[in-house]
Amino acid sequence: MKRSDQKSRRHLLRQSASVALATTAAAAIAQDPKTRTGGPSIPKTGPRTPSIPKPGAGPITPPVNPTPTPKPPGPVGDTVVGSFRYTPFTVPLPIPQIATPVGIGSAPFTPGDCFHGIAPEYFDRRSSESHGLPWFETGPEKYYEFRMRQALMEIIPGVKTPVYGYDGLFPGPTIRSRVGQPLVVRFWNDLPVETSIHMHGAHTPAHSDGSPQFYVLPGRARDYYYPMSVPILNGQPDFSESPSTMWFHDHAMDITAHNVWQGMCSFCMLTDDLEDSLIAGNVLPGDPYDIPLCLQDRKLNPDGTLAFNPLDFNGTLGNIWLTNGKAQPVLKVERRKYRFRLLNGSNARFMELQLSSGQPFLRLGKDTWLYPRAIQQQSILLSMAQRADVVIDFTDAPNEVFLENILSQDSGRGPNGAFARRVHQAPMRHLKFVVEGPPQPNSATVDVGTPLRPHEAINPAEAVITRTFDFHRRNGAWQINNKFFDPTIANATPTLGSVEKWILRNNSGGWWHPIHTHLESHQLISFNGGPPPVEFSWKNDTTMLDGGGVVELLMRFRTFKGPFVFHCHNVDHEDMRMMFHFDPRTTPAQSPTLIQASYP
Ligand SMILES: [Cu+2]
Repeated sequence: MKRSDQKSRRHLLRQSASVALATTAAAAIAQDPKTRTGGPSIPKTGPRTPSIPKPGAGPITPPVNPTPTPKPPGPVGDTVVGSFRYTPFTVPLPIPQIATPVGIGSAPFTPGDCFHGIAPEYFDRRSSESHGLPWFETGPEKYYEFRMRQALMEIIPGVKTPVYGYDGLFPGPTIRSRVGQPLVVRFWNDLPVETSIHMHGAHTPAHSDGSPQFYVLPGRARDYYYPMSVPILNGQPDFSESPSTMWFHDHAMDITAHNVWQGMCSFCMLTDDLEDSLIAGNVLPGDPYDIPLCLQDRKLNPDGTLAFNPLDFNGTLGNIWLTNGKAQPVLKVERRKYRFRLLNGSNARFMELQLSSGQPFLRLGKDTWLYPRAIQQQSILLSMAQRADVVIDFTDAPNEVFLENILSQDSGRGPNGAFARRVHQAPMRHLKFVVEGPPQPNSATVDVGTPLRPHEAINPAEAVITRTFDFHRRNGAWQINNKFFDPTIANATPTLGSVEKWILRNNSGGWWHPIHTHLESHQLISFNGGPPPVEFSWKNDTTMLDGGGVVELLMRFRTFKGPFVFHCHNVDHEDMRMMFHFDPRTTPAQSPTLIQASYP
């Protein structure tokens, strides 16, 4: 496929998405009496030929907010972003609601009885590399149903912004469940664009993994089957792989950046016996002192809609600092330890987080998994999609503490400076903690060095093959090994049960690329020529490559046949084709070749 073809296709899809958004958002807004304000003409839209009925689409009506007059900087305490002025740290932090199953043990629908069906693995729950061996599973099965739809929300107080959301929420509802308990989630697409849902960090059959071309078409549904299992190692469930902090987000081909920017993200948090015992023993803070924080940047148009340029392939940056969908909210906390699941949910903004009080974070884990033991970090560097599981101890904290990003970044290129010489700037404050009351006597006991989850290290000698992937730029778009993503091609065909060594090299002249591997965790054996920093030393699902960066990693491929993808998680780079398939198979195969399975 020529680059010009890709560009026009992406342009078309994104233009179609933007048009549909404007149309259906306007329709949604017209139904909301509070927002029938009248105002200027609708955003400019190009011609569009819908091929599929678009539920929710309606007549074009006036936009959300009257175009405000730009205001000069206000008095102390006021923040001006673009055309809007607001007072930060006045709105309470929203904590995403816990999703309620529509059935436990018996389903209110027949799994697979929908347009896009369900994974074949739902009916044959045996590990592909050792057929006959069932994967670890407990009961009872849980069923959820989400509708992906548009809604209005206030990112900035008083400004109505149309968003895309799981059940119309941004962030969407949090799934809380247990390792080994199978989930079936029926995702309905009530949006005017294609979607695909990726459970980031999960060990999941290909049909349910959010492969970019395995869509949920508008008006249709797909049943996602999440075994929420752990792989088998030496005949036993490998609980070192038990997931703690996952998130799900959109992954539709060519328009992931747009769909994620519009709000499609949710947390999914699991526990197993080990983590439950840490919480029950008051080693780790449990509910309600365990709070997910989705940190993002966003930018608004003067009419209050989310500003997204479909022709910017470098990476979309914002100028508003969000936590859980709100600009600069506030959270009241007690004088005790809290656990926070920090997620960098941005499209293209890297973050280095610190606390204004100067106190360190106690870090429990990276990405999906807990560390073998808790470590201390003064600041935490997070690429897009990376997570940090942390404890903050407010016992002796000042009355006000800010969670802030100090990393200087001016464009989608990435942070200013290289990994080892990062440039810092004045703090961008995401969240204010107001610390109240006397010290609590029953605070959790976790401290530096507290044992958490044992890590089963992969022995580098087990690697049966070494593959090298070069990430680079060509003609303003993004490639791996001189190839654009091709949805039909398996670029690598690991044999199930084997270990591979991958070398990831960044030859893109100063651009940073966080590389996300689906299906399996990866273990770094080197980072930019040396041993990996301690916080990257165990399990990762996303690893950042700075300009000129090189990492060597190990992966063990288990349980599920492909295809799966790995890609840059600057989602604009991913859309502009910095993505490859790996396609684990039961028997050795040469690559590249055609992918072995595709699904409607
Ligand atoms: Cu990239």
